Amino acid sequence: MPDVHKSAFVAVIGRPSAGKSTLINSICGEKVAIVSPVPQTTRNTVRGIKTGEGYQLVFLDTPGLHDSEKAMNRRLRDVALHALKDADLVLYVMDTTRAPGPEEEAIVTRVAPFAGKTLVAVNKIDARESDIARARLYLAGHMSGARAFDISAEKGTGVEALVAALAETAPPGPAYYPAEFYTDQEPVFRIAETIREKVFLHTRNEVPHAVYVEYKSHHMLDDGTLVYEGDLIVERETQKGILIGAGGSMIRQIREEAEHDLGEIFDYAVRLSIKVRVVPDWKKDDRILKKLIQ
Ligand SMILES: Nc1nc2c(ncn2[C@@H]2O[C@H](COP(=O)(O)OP(=O)(O)OP(=O)(O)O)[C@@H](O)[C@H]2O)c(=O)[nH]1
Ligand SMILES: [Mg+2]
Repeated sequence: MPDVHKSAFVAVIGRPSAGKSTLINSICGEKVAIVSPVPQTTRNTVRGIKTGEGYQLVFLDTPGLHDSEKAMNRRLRDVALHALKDADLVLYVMDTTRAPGPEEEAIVTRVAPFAGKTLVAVNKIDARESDIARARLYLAGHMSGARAFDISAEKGTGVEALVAALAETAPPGPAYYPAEFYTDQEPVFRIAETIREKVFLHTRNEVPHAVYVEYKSHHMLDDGTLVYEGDLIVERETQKGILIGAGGSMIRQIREEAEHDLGEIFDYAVRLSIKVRVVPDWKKDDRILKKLIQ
């Protein structure tokens, strides 16, 4: 056991769909952050906390870095880069199933100035299309100083060794959260995120990116059930139709799956009341983007 307590804020950075949120969930042993195959699932610097003997690591999940000048992408990128700058350590997640193209190049350029505080997770080594040698070669050419770990965030392979290395590299510092905390998110935020995850899992093309959840109210029933009321905001009428589905089938599926998951996250039942509403072009509204993405 180390004599000095160590702690660090660890910014988890990488291209969209690299597996950042999956890795944080795996490390924390709980569903901290939502996950989907759709790039740009994460929109906030959600915190996942891992407390071990003599250390505490606070992971900051970040939106996948993607160079695009659309207002929403710019906001997502600013949030991720802010976390990168402020963190004690950086965990750069690479996806070994995809060839490192211009997107990886742009990320490695942003992370390189922080190479001294960066560890690399070479992820998805379980996948059939995984090419570890290609990722390692790329790292050797672009970030030779950083220690890299082959992992599968999904299967948990190599994750323990990675956490041990992070804990060892962390500077001396206090525990910022009580040991039993694995996240600092408010319940209403986690509810909105869980609803959004179901939208990401069941819709296609531009629809997942056209959605956000607007909190309206919540209250507790006598039997301990939490009732949450919110609006699922979309940009256009056609998207509203898709989200409602034939005879309300889509919104029902989203609601039921979210209620199921939330029942596992919390020690009380959650009942959702969700209406779909159009706010034209909300993605171009800086005020909404600032409130939503932080
Ligand atoms: N085979 C395999 N799939 C993985 C692994 N880690 C993540 N995935 C999958 O990759 C997809 C993206 O995972 P996320 O954790 O949402 O990725 P992310 O980096 O947080 O993505 P954004 O939030 O969009 O930037 C999901 O379908 C995951 O199930 C892994 O170790 N192996
Ligand atoms: Mg994510």
